[in-house]
Amino acid sequence: MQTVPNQPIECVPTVVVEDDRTGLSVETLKRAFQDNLFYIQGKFANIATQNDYYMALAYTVRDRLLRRWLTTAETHTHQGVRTVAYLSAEFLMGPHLGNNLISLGIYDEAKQAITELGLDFDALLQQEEEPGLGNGGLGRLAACYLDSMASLDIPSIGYGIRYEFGIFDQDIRDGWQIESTDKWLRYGNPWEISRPEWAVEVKLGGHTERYTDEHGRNRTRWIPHEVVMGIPYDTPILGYKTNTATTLRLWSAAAAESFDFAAFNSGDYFRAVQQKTVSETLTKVLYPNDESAQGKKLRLAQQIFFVSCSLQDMMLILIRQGIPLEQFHEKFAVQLNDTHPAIAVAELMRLLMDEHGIEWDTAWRITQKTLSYTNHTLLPEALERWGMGLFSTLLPRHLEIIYEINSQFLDDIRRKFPNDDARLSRMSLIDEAGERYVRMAHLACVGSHAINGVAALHSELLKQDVLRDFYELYPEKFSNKTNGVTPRRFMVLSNPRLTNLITSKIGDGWIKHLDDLRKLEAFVEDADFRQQWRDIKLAIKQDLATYIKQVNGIDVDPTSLFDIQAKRIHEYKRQHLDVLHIITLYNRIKANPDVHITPRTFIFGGKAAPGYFMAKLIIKLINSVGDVVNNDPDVRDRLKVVFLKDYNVKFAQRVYPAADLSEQISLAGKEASGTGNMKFSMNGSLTIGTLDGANVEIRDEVGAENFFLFGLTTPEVYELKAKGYNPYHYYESNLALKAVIDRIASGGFSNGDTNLFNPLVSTLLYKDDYLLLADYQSYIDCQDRVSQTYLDQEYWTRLSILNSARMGKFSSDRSIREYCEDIWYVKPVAVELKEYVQAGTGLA
Ligand code: NBG
Repeated sequence: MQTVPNQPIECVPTVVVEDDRTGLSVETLKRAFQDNLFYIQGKFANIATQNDYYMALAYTVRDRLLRRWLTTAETHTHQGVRTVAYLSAEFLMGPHLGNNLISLGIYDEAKQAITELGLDFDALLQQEEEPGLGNGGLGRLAACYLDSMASLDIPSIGYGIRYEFGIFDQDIRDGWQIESTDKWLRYGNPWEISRPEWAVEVKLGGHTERYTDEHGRNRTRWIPHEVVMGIPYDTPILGYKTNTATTLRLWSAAAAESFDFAAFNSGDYFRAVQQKTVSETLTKVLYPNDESAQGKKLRLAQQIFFVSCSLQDMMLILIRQGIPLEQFHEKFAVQLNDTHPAIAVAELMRLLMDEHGIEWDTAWRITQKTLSYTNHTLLPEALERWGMGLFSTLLPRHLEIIYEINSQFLDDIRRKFPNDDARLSRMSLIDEAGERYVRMAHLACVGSHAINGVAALHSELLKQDVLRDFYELYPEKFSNKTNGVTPRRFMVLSNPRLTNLITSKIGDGWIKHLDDLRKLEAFVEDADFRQQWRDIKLAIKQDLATYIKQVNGIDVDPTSLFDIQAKRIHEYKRQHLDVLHIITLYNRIKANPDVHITPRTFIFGGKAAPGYFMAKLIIKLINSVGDVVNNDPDVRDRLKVVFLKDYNVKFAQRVYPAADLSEQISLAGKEASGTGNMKFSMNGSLTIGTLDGANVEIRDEVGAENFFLFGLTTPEVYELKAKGYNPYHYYESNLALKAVIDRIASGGFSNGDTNLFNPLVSTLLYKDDYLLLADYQSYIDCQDRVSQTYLDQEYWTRLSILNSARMGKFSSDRSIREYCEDIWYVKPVAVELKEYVQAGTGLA
């Protein structure tokens, strides 16, 4: 165990010349870069690869944030500050290099240094393999929150899993999605530092025993079947232009005893390393789920693994700081990002009681005060539950604890709601309807002091529907925390041209105080400003057009309306409704080639979960429609359909700024919040959307007149379903819709093959859970208004500016402030940097 010195190290000398590892001038950056190329990469320039250059630059930047990082940790340790621990199975960080340059305020200097060395700076930024340790919005939200916590000087630490393989890489072959392994660590990761000296052990399987301890108390001991080591890997998270650099601590699994000497000596080489292989499997791969719980043993093992490592790590921090464990909840506010870390309820109880001898009642009080839970979904199939067989085999001790929590909890309900057996069985932590399951959302609700949804509508629906019983029992626990996104990554880094224009008008205060964007409203009537705004959008669209030509081989017109839907592919998000619109326009052209059409480029991006057949078929449909539409001479290039493969954070940064229209068309009541909707709008795109998730609040902020609204509302959806929804009726009674469906069904996009899209067509006609057919006409009418509006470019530009100007609310800084005030009770702590100096070190 490492000890932390009680005193800050006082040998910090005073600066005389710029040090190679900390200096920020162009000359020093060049020197440092060359130094790292030689001493870290071990290469002369003439044989260095692009990756060597990237690594040399990355180390140059990392050096420059280490002092802030270590000083932050030291400051927080010495002041014993209250700290947020953000537990998340996913962190979709995106590339670090550009973001760190922005936070350090040396983006331009680094660019100049690299350019003067004769290298292509943008190519080096592109070289970084992003850590794709998440599926989509939930993981990216966690990453935005880390950025905001650091930028607001909130003592915080993100805890997660260091998956060796992140979300799969997506290729498109013959229109179909093909997955391949994401080997992001192949060339090393310059941003992380492993800390094997702080490894912890995690138990799995086995059985429990009772015993009496030296004080005569009845205790429980867990005899595991297996013990796995968790090794922490730390990545610095530097706040924007502040001294605070917090930590993302990701756990990697390793065998406790990696080499079995007995087996080796007996000649069984395979068995000698077998244990190592089995243990390391634990953190090999991220499950590419999309809002469906799968109940896989390895997944549950991953959850207990990272939760146990993280809680033990927090305990070690307390112990090192001399804080009694009874004060755990005073030191740490632990946020459960969805139910993936919900096992923390039982694990914290177990650690406090079994490992540290604390009594049940005290342990329970500590647990509830420590934990809080964010729900991220309304889809019933996404609510995690674990089969009893699996759970008891892997976590026998946790099951006992959960039974005890449940029995006390059910007593509580009986007292408050006497004679209500139906309520008891609905709320129980154990689902006993058929095969028995542990319900993780219920465990999270019972074990936390706060429960929140991620947009106003979503939080309301949780109270009325998914978690209604819990709301009736503990109304005081519930609140809403509307999601936000970081403007540092999604404006400053992704859209430097717009950033410069905005800053030239209103200064750069908006980057930390996004509400300041409102000042842009003063320029809406300034024709020059509008022209500049338009020129920038066009230039960005031109860049994306060049990329599309390179990758997809399709020519697109940058002056056409860029209509983009980029997000995970899922039936509830209704990418196929977007396709129905494309085919509607195509049919109009086929009926009359001279019909007026506002030229549009339809762009899609997103991955489908590998096991989700319908989502993959939707990708195939998009590509098939593209093949026909893009090549039909009647279309005369007025419509183009492009599917951009391998959508990830790096790529998203390129896409958001290029959109004119952002498609947010999920069925009302299904999308918890959405965060892409915010990123598009900040970058001046208009939204076509339903009253779902955060769209509702975006529309409130930007003004109803500046938002293209269509579709059923949530109550209307409930009502329609209650009275018996019949999609076929819409098909029969709407000629345009019928023509669209018929064109797909008759093989119009599959060379006459009527089978290929049949699963999709028949789902729409006879089931249509996501009410595409019910919303079709409203969507088409709204799209026609969009096309009309786009013709008036001056007017469109006004709306675009107003969309950006009114997005202040959707900064993740605002979300984090709300969490701090209402749930975490954590305050900012300023970090002072003692100046780093060489004199006196003997180095000068
Ligand atoms: C997703 C929701 C989105 C939401 C993000 C972040 C899951 C389980 N949920 O609507 O679908 O924006 O979470 O809160 O990934």
